[in-house]
Amino acid sequence: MKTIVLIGRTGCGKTTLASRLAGVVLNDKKTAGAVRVKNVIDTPGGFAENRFLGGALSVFAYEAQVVGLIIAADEPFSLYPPNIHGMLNRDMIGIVTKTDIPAGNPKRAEGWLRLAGCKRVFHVSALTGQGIYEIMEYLK
Ligand SMILES: Nc1nc2c(ncn2[C@@H]2O[C@H](COP(=O)(O)OP(=O)(O)OP(=O)(O)O)[C@@H](O)[C@H]2O)c(=O)[nH]1
Ligand SMILES: [Mg+2]
Repeated sequence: MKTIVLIGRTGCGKTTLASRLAGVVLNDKKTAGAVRVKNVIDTPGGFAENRFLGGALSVFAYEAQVVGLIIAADEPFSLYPPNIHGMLNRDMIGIVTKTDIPAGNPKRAEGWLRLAGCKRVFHVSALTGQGIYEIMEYLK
């Protein structure tokens, strides 16, 4: 399996997704530091939200073959500038989380991820299990 690093703002569902992908129940309280479980590197949302901490994400991206940029379906705006894939020399995929939330807008989230440069975008729900298998297949 390829190693994936999960990046996204606080509460977007990184740790919940990491638990599903790795098949290990992780503490779903606020993540305080980057944690590797099997082939998944979970990062704190603060790394993506704070430009002084953002550099840490580059370090963990070096440890992974795939960078997973996450936007939850109910997020009101995107953190990612357009075409950031140019900063990376590895695969970058988009992941829309929380697709089960009725008030969410997964299509809008996908649009923001494509604008950031994600060629493939997966839609997942930790509640229903939608999309988890597809990401695991992609990482094979
Ligand atoms: N409805 C719904 N809730 C979800 C889903 N995934 C995660 N959550 C909930 O969202 C909240 C935050 O999830 P986390 O996985 O801890 O989020 P995180 O991105 O790791 O947050 P930080 O560690 O603080 O950066 C928790 O209450 C989860 O139960 C989902 O697919 N659907
Ligand atoms: Mg977390």
